[in-house]
Amino acid sequence: MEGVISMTEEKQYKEFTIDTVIPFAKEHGWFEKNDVISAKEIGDGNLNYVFRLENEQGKSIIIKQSLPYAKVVGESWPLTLHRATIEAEALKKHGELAPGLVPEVYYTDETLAITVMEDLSHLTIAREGLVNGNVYPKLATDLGTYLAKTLYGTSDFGLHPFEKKRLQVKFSNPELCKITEDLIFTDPYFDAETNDFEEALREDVAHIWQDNALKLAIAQLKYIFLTKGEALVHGDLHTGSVFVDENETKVIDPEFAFYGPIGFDVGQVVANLLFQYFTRTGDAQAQIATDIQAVWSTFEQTFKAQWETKNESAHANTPKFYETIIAQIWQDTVGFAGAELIRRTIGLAHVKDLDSIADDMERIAAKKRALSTGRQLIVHRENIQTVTELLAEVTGERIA
Ligand code: SR1
Ligand code: MG
Repeated sequence: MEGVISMTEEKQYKEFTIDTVIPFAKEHGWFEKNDVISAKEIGDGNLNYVFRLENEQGKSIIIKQSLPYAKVVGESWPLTLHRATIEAEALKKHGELAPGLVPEVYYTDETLAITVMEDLSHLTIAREGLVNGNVYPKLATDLGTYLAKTLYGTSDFGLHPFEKKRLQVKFSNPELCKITEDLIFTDPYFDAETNDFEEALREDVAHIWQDNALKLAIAQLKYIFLTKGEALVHGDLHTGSVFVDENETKVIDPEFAFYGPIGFDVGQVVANLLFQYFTRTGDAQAQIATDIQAVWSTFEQTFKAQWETKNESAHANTPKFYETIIAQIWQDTVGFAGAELIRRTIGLAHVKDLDSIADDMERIAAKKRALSTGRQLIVHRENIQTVTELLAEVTGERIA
């Protein structure tokens, strides 16, 4: 068939379509030749195609393919295909360290920029579920466990220095890091073309562009992001990168993975729960505060337990060493959470939590709150020393 990518031809990159992905899957033996397969492109992210294939017996797989450009913008924004390999290798590494919390990878092909993996369609994207008001009792503790296991396990505490540096080279991801450097740490603080905000926020945004204390603090956070190669971070750990139901949590999409600051991943989780906090009231809001506390306490306890049982550092038992490390991670977490709050409100890629609020006044009020909280977390991160203090800051109870 014309356009089918055959194993016998010399392989070169070609975008899959519904018509070409089915014979490809059969040729690789994931389905029988005579299977009747339904295939659908289900990708709703900013960058890639995601095909779901299912036969009549209910067997299903996901074939994810990176495009040579950013789907959200179009062909004018070229983007490395190597991100597919980064994603697949990060899924495998994180799967070894946090079994059950990431999808299983069946196959990868660097040239075609594809990852074939476990179908998680029985689960819901956490952002969608949370926006719809669903409750996920395991989400917070599973995320805390995932964070602690993947981040400790790829850090200098969890790995021999040779292995850590080997992984640091393997997961060099400059193009995807540059997206983050621009979209999170630079563009929202200047009158950049990529920014995207509602006219009703113009005054708030103008203040941000002139706020020297904020600009200094974000410059410092960007420098931490650029230089602090602590662990193999996921790099884009918002609630759209998490599949969930009442019993299971799976973290997907680590194409932005690289050796970066541990607090970057933790901060993104905290910020994306805060978006939910801003949209809720009463018990539903209190639930999100409890979840934020649970993410951090599970992360901290699991990180500490690993520190005490397997630690490569000769200084592991030096009094106060653990305390200084965890305090730095927390401080970075607070600052990076603030950066995520601001970029998702006025930068290129928004969140449904805020954008889907139908009432104009409520939506603008929630966005203003995200901006002001973001500023506080970024500028005052050194003074917000516990998760309780962070929540007090969010509710306006903290006295600076
Ligand atoms: C051009 S990519 C825009 C955003 O989408 C991804 O999910 C990352 O969050 C990135 O910053
Ligand atoms: Mg993504």
